[in-house]
Amino acid sequence: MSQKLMQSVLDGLKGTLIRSAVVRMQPQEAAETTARISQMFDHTMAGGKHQRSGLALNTFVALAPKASKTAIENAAKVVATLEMLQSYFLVLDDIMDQSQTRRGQPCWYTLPHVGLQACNDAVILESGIAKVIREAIPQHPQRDAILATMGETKFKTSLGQFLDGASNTIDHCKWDRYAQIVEHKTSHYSFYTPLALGFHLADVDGYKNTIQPLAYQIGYLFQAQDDFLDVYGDEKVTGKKGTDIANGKCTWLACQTVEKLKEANDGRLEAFSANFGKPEPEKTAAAKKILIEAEVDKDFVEFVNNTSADLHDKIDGFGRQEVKPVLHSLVEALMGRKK
Ligand code: DMA
Ligand code: MG
Ligand code: MG
Ligand code: MG
Repeated sequence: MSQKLMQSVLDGLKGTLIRSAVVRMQPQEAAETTARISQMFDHTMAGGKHQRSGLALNTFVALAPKASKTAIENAAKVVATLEMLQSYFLVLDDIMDQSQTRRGQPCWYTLPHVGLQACNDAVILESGIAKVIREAIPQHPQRDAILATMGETKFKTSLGQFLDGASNTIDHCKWDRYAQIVEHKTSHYSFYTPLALGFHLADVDGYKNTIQPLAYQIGYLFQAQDDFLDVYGDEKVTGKKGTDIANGKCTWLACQTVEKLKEANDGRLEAFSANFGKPEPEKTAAAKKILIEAEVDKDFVEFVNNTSADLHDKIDGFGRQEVKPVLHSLVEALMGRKK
């Protein structure tokens, strides 16, 4: 589905949410509410890659090639809720990470008229998800399974965000912990849920155990790239300024740096530790310098190449023939990712 088409579906959802919000309001409050939801929708959903909704819809279409135009339109509304879910998480993530920019604009909470009201705006977005799904597919045999999948996804991701937030020193930079954080905070909602929605929408059952390990490995690659871009990315392209070193986050780069410096045992680990996860810009710069000089970017390239080769092999062995091209092109699209 094109960006333009997804944008028009999202505009439709915005309308649905607003209409439902103002049902019992007087004109003045209805106008205020409409303006707020509209502004919030436009600000927080604009400029996304629509990667999650695209994956879900491509999976659905691959599994149900004979789906009617109406069925595809309704499926598009359901998968578009993944973008609402994504914006909901990002609005809160930016507050917790104290980020300043997202998708090339100021984070929603940094706007003077928003501030911590952003927390409630996130709740509005989140509450719209089930509403949209119920309205789009009232009779679908998997409607309740889809609603349950979305609920479980919120739970799992929030646990990942907890673990991520609870990791702020180099003692937390260990591969086992990293893998748990990534599975919970990123892989599940970004890859497992879109694939699961595609299967549910096509009313195809019994693939959870095959999809999950694959989705989680793709998610691991994806988050490792996100971590890489936090330090090495071009802000003008990523649209966001890195915060991981200052926040002492358990990231792919931090785990690799700690592992390497531990092995070297030459005092650099102690220097890294003294500067990592500290708010002072000069400490962040010092930690970044040590990380860069450890040349973890070279290890990263090797990791990405090995992972993508392994993933393509695993996808070749995937049980549903018609989904393979979707998965191959998903991994392909992640290669050389700049944002
Ligand atoms: C992203 O983690 C996870 C969620 C659930 C939004 P992150 O803070 O690394 O994301 P970003 O780099 O986009 O702020
Ligand atoms: Mg963040
Ligand atoms: Mg975060
Ligand atoms: Mg990040």
